[in-house]
Amino acid sequence: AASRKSEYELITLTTWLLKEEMNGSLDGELAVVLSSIATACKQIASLVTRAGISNLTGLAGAANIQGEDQKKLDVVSNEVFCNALRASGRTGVIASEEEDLPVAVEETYSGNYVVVFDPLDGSSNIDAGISTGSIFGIYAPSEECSVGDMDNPEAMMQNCIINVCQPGSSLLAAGYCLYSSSTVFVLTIGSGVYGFTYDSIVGEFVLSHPNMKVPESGKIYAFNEGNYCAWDQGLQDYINSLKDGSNFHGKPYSARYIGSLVGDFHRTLLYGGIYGYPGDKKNTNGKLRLLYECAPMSLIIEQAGGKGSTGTKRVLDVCPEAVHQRVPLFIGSPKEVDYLESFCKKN
Ligand code: AHM
Ligand code: MG
Repeated sequence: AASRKSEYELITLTTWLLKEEMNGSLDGELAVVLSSIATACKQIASLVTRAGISNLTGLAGAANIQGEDQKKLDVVSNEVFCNALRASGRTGVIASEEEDLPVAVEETYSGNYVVVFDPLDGSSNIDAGISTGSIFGIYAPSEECSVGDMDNPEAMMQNCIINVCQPGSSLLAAGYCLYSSSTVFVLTIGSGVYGFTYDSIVGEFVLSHPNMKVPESGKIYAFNEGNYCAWDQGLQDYINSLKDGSNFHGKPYSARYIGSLVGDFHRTLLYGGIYGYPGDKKNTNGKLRLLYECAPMSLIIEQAGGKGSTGTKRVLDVCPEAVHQRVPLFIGSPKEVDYLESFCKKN
């Protein structure tokens, strides 16, 4: 009876991290960073849920470096993330969608991990109660961003940028948290993808989706088709083939688009299909940021058996030249991304 799996057995994110550490697949310092991120996500989940009743809807009154109006919740979520990472004592550099430049953490204890994140993605959905999410990626430091450098702000900033501008293929871990009808934390530490659903009674993320695999193909596409006229011919031909049935399934696809990368991605991971944010005539690299949106999601999809592409290249192979650099993104089931690429390459 001792070996029987108890019906009361609960694998929480905390126990899962400990187990991975004991297996030797996860560094203990990295586990600390991951649990701090999970705590930040719990806090953001409760802020998002209560936004309408605690005066947290609407604009903050400022724009970020990319000229986007910041919502109150963008600013608050960024603060929550930064505080949690600083308090972990294991992060050396942090870079956020909401900060102009990467920041060196002064009071680091050990580990010195480099963490990139979008604290609240899809925040234009917040006031309508629609899904949003947080996205993060973790790198090892490429050069020490040591406290001694603090005297020379210029040198330190360069050092931080070098630390942050690493290709997605160097990511040690990546994940996202979906704030929706349930709060789901999805994580990879480089050996498969694991999903944990928040249990408010236990107060913990509980393993609900072990070893997630994306279906090989799927007839759902998620693109902002309002931009159709600004797309190049190859992409227009591709979209037409999804609609008129002249694709490899021989049937028209279904369209689903939330306008929230985490929500659209999570559905794609579970049901299969493709999510795309292409470049267009005006924005040749599209909208999504390489470091804290495209690269972490691409690591997750690859670990789940899928693909993340710019249309012509594997996203994880793109080496960032700037912190807020954008790239076109096509991500999802491997056969769907291959099919999309066949149109991009023709062009
Ligand atoms: P944000 O980081 O400012 O929230 O923007 C990113 C979001 C993604 O979640 C979503 O996929 C995309 O922007 C939607 O953009 P659009 O409204 O142009 O379709
Ligand atoms: Mg974003």
